[in-house]
This record gives sequence, structure tokens and C-alpha cells, in this order.
Amino acid sequence: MNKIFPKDFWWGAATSGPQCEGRFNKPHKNVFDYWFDIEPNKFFNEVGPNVASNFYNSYESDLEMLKEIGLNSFRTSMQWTRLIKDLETCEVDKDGVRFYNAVIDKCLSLGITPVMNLHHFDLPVELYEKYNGWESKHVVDLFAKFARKAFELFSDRVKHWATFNEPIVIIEGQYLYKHHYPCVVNGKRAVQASYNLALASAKAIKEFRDLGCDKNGGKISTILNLTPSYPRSNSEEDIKASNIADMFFNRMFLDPAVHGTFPEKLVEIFKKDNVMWECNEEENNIIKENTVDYLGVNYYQPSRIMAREIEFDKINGWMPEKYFERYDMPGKRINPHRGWEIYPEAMYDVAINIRDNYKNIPWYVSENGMGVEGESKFKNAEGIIEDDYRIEFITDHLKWLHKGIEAGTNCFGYHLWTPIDCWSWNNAYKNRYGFISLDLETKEKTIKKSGHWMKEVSKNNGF
Ligand code: IFM
Repeated sequence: MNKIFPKDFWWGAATSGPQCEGRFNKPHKNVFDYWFDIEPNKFFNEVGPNVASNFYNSYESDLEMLKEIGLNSFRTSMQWTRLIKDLETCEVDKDGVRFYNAVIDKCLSLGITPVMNLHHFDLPVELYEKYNGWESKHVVDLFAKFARKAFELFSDRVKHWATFNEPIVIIEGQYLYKHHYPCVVNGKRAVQASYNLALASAKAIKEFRDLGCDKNGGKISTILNLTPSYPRSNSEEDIKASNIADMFFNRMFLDPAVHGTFPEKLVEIFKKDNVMWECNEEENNIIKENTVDYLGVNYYQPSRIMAREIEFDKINGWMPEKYFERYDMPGKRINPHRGWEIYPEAMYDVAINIRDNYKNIPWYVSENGMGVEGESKFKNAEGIIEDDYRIEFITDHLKWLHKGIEAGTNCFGYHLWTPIDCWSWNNAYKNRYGFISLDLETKEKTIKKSGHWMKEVSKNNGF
């Protein structure tokens, strides 16, 4: 055993309400529920979020399985569309309150720390239709109200909160690259929604502190998918292109979350290109004064960038790609099941970046993982999936994380995406990520080899 992690390290896993619960008894539809209802063919094998992994009905036995594989912490999200009956007045839905209370109490009874996130791409579709969703400051205020309600109801027991999961993915999916409903392509609207998401996070944090949740042992974070940008070469042009990609895809949310400000050079670009967001001083002050207590960092793959070689195609108007191109690095290690690059060394680079440029703020790996298509072919005679590739993937990432911890970064946990195979946006159940498999036909859940392995890692606090 040579990689021992800090005392009380979180060994856990993450999911989200819309991806595990199923739509049972929800008073509203989120954008994905709606999209599935109108265009089921957009989803792999036409499997939608209606049942998902049935967590709404099986949360007790599911959480017991998490305990069985040694997890001491678990992140999920509260669905706005389940908890709130009246989106304007914030009147709650009684069954939503009952359900989240039951999940929280079950976690606590098992000694599992619940981490509750408030938004995981699941905007109530009415708020898009009525107000244009995250482009609207009114929606920002409704979100802050919903957050306050959640803190009032549950912060006596939930001590770890997150405002958003991967806000940049909302921008990419909804406003740039068409993988979230309503598939808009509009850079200016993307830029406005980005500011509003940062503001919504800060306003929720303000509610948390106004209510005194921080005086009660509570901590609040935001969860960002950091894709470190690596330039193709050391040329000035490639480095400049890589820095711009880093500002747009990482720092646009990381800087306000931790420092309360946006990267100046990015703001200059938005102004020069006439896509600058609308904001006022009062809003900027809210962002300035309401930064996070700690960060959740989702890391899957790096971003390889080069200076533009082909002239930028203006057909879609302004896009961040005006300033860079993606670089397909020859010889990269790849997950053949998903097509994503595997580069565990980036865990260390993320750790050092946070240590040196982000006040050495406490953080944890809030998602990391390996999606595999057709995983059932790895089942052994006892019906257990032998996912040695996942064990190797996690081990490699933990080694680099450990090196970062030895170098002084303040990391306190590791969560795999995901505990039990869950539904995923357009890919539905194509790529499986869990420690525990789900048979879509029988609904049976079975611990994979990686789940048994994690039990040992957690028991030994390392490997
Ligand atoms: O399923 C998603 C999750 O919702 C956000 N992070 C990446 C996961 C795997 O693609």
C-alpha cells in the first residue's frame, strides 16, 4: 500500500436527480423530459428519463448498496421540477419534500454524507418557454428562491451543497453545439446566459449565508468540469489560442466562483466582438461578495488546442472557435468505448492550478469516470461485470491526484461518476459508468468488480 489519502477523505460517487430518479410524481417537466416527449428519436434506442434507474422507488436498497461498496459520501441533485409546485411563488410539492427528506435521512442513517446539488441541466421547460430560461434575470431570481427553499427545508441535515453542475455544458449544449433542448446556436445569447448562471450561483450562495446555514456547519460549492487546455506547441499562436479556450470553457465560471470576477481578457474579447453581456454594478457586487466555500471539479478529458489554420466560418455568427481550433493529438491514449482521450496527468495539473491560482481553496473530484458501451459482454459466469479497465482508469487518476495532494493541493475527496449505471442525456443507457450495473430489462442491480475493489480502497483509505 503506498498511496494513502488524507484523513476523512470522501470515497464516493455522484449522480443527478434527472438521471437516476425517473419522472414519477413530478409536477413539472424539465427541458429533457419535454424534449423526450416531443422527439424520442433523439435519444439512444429511444430510451428517455421516464423510469431512469428507478431511484425514486428504490432509493433505500440503492443507498444500501452504496454502503456495501464502502462509499462514505454521495452526491445527487434536487430537481426543481420535483420540489417546487408553483415556480413563481415557490410553493412546494408535498411529495417532493417527502422524497428528498427520505433520501437524506436514509443516507444519514447509513453514515453516508449527502451532497446536494441544485441544478443539473434540468431547467423547468416552462421557464424556457416563458422567459428564455437562463437568458432571463427573472429566472435567476426564481432559481435563488428555489435554492432558499431547499436550504430552509433540508440544511438542518444537509451540510454540503452545490449550486450548479457544469454550467458551461448548459452553454455548450443549449446555445452553441445543439446537444441540449432547444438546440439554439447563438454566441451572444450564450454569453448572456453564462453571466446569468454565474449570477444565479452567487445569488443562491447569498441566500445560503443570509439564512445562516454557514453558521450551522454548512458549506456551499459549485461544480465545474475543468478541461485543462494544452496547446499543440509552444508557439505564441498556439499558446494564445489555448489561453482563450481556457478562459471561455474553464475560467468564465471558475474565476467568478472563487475570485468573484471574470477574466479581464475574456471580457475585452466579448466587448470588442459586440457580444458582451448586460449587467449592472449591483449584480457584479453580488458575484464579487458571494464566492464558494469549496469547489467540486469534474474531470474526464483534457482539451487540446491549436491556433486557427482554417478561416473561421461566420455562418453561425460569433462562436468561441473564432479564436482557436481543436487539435487531434496523434498517439493520444483513448477510451475506445467512448472516443474520449484518457490523460490522468491532468489531475495533477488541475490540482496545482487550484493550489497556485485559486487560493488553494478546498476541492474534491466531484466526477471522474469511464463510459463503456456494451459492458454486459464483460460479465463472468456469476453475472458480475469484470471492469478491470475501470479499475485501471480510476487507479491512474488517483495516482496523479495523490501526487497533487503531496504537493500541497487541498483535495478532500474523490467521487466516481456514477454509483449505479444511470441515464445520460442523448446517450441514454449507451455508455455505462457505474460501480453497480443496471439491467434495463429486469431492473436488477449488481455490484461490478470495480465496486468490490472500491470497498477495499475506501476501507484502507488508499491502495
Ligand atoms: O452524465 C454526465 C453528467 O450529467 C455530467 N458529467 C458528465 C457525465 C457523463 O457524460
